[in-house]
Amino acid sequence: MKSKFFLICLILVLGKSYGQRIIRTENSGWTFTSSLNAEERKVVNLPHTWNAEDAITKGGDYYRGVATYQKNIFVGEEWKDKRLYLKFEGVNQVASLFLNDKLVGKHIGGYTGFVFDISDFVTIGSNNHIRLECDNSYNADVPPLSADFTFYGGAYRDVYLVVTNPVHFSLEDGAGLLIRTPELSENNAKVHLTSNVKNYLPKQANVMADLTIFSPDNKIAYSGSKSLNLAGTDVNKVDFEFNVDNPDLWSPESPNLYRAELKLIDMGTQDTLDAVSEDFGCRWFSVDPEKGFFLNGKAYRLMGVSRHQDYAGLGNALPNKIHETDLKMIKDMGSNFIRLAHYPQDPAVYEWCDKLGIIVWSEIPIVNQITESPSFFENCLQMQKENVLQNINHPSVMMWGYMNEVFLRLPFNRQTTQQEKDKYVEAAVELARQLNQETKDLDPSRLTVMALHQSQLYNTSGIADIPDIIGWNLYMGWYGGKMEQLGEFLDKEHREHPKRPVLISEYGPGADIRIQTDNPYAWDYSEAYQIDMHASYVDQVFERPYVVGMAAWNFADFGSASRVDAIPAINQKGLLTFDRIPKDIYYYYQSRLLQKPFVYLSGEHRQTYYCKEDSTGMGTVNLYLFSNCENVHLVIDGKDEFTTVPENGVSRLKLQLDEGTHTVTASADGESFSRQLDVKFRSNLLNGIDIEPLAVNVGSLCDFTSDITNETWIADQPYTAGGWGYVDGEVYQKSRGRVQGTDQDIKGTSEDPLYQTMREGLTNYRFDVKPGVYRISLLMTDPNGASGERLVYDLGQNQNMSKSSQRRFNILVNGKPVSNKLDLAGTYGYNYGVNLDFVVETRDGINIQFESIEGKPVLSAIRIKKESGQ
Ligand code: GCB
Repeated sequence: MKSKFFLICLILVLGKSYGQRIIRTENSGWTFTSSLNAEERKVVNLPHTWNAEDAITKGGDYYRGVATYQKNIFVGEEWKDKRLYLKFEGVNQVASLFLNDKLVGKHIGGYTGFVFDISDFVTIGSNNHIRLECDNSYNADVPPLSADFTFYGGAYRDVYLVVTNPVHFSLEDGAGLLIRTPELSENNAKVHLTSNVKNYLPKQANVMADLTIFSPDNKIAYSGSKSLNLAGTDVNKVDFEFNVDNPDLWSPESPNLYRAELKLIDMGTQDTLDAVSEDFGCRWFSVDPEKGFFLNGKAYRLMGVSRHQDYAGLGNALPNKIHETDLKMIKDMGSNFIRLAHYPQDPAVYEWCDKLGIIVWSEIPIVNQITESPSFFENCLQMQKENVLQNINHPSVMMWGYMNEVFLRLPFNRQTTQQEKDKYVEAAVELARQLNQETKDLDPSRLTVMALHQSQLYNTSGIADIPDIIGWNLYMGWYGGKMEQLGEFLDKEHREHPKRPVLISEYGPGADIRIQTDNPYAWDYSEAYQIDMHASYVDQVFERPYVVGMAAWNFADFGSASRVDAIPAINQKGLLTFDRIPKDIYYYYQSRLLQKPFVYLSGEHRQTYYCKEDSTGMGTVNLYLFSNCENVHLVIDGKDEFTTVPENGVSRLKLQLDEGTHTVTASADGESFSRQLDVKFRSNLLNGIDIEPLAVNVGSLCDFTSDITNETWIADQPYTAGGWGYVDGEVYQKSRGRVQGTDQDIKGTSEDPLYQTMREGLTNYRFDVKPGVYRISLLMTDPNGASGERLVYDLGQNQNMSKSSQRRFNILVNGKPVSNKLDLAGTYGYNYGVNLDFVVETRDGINIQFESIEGKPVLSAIRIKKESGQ
């Protein structure tokens, strides 16, 4: 009896405190259809995008159009007096919501959340049909218009149903509770909190607003109440202002969070009608063009990454756990800063930045260009309003951004008059002005920021003078120029615009973990070049105290459907791969940014070092040692020992090793790291090719290890007697200065880099092998033409075929023809990865001859394997 009484009391207590708002995900079981494939209906769970696959397989032709999500929700009698809302965290990019076939509302913009009140559309005691129509087509009035990332369509973030009492805190105004800290010092925080309270009852409601503030260690820091007489069917503001003594400040080292819990209590019944809670933090910050960034009065160099929101295989439809893991990796890298490029991201991202202590730049996606229409302006302003109001309580957010490289794609042609050009530039400047003003009006406490590419138009137009901070996206050493020129550029800008605080909002080259080299060059996609360029940039920034900070481009590889890097449709400038495998460069940052002792040896993705044997019978293995310790002790195979002093976090080791397996151990300050590696001499590779074939990445200085076969195709070399290599021809480069070879998606393979680099115009490739039977594999592609227009089985396209035959050649092995009049483009189409195997017998080496009939022969890779013989 006693226990029953206790249970009833408990239910009453819980009912009073927690029985108000129902918030439940509405992610499961949506029926999905799209106009791409009208017959196909499938049931999907959210988060969902329809472009996870085709944005990779179809490149720039991924489906951009309309698609529909539908489901039924039952609304029972118990909700007849309630208010019902559907809350969408993000739908790309125009969303129209229908309930029981009536339009509830439309939201424009793919990267901010929205809430629709469906109360007046539902039928009580019945199933209600929800239809969400999404459209990710190009829309001249909606940014982004053009950008280097995929515009995945879909309801790609969580969706919630929220059920409230008729008297409740408003859901439609961004964060719901607006918390500001207008005055702050170490001794005191003045906190201002407001919310809108809605009364949907036809009569006046007398309620009490109860506020409790919990400190980071969960003690009550403040509590207060206000009684409100809410007029019927009206909205009232409730606000509190109070002080917190000696606040626990928020910072990257101590991300202290306060929690505000606000309740509405019915004065008559004492029932809790609604309750909301928000985290907030106490911190102040400023920026100075000479001295950089200050947080709580202490100088910080902002060091971190930019981040896109997608992931291999999932597109942009990520479970929150992946956002969390990403942010934790960003923190573990030593970052104190993130640029959420190029758009507001999932609420989970901001929450984790708050919890982990990562300073945020949050921006709206005006990228590359604008439209000079009033609706474009309106949509931009609305997006920024949503960006600010939805994320305003997060102490991690300190910068609001609103444009990225807005003059990159000037929509001018030969017919455009000077007047039209000026008008366009002026419109962009005017938009920036309006956005800056709107941002400041909404939130005077944050800094405004804009990212620019390396063009003087930003200075001459005056646009760069509008925001509080300028971010430069700089790619010297990649898209042009040399990496060492970074400092020069920054100094010049600083001299000419001394009042402008500047940070580097993007920098970095593409890198692929399959590609390794000791001779790094721009566009080779090697991990070594990525290390060299990042290290050079960081060193140059660290020499300049006025530089506010830097955000590496990008945290991880990301989808960019129209781009071709070493993996088509992916921008590979990530410090991690698309599926979050860290590249070596990630550890460089740990060595540079972490405070605790750190030691790491490069080569996670390079097990074997193919070296030249020197006169002493040794080969040189190049390793990067990353460490923040003063002296690092190295031991090779447990015996050879020496000490190295890393400079700026790096020692470039050149280890003299003999053939075989070695273990290198680096230790310092109680930390230790071991790497096992194999050394093989290139001169010995022809021995034993019955067991391990010799595979060569022709026309390249890089080793390429296939992630499918794990086979390594080693860097090419010139032929010398008794050895192997190319005899003549030259390295094919589509653009001068880019050792990528061709920048085309190679059809029929995922090993694009093997085919993208090649020798052209060669006549002989030799291997001085012993007598025997050999299997020779030749990998080739015709790199001419715009893209791989024709595919191998495209038999209807004969007209193109004859036009395309710009190179035809015979292939002979030791004088014996194995392929006559080979016409790669004519037979397979341009940029098709062709693999031809021949089995030949030889008594006197192998000489593969290329005889031109028309144009220059090409060879991308070659593998030889002994099938039988001595
Ligand atoms: C940029 C853009 C960014 C691109 C990046 C690149 O400047 O702002 O969106 O992805 O360059 O990789 O080219």
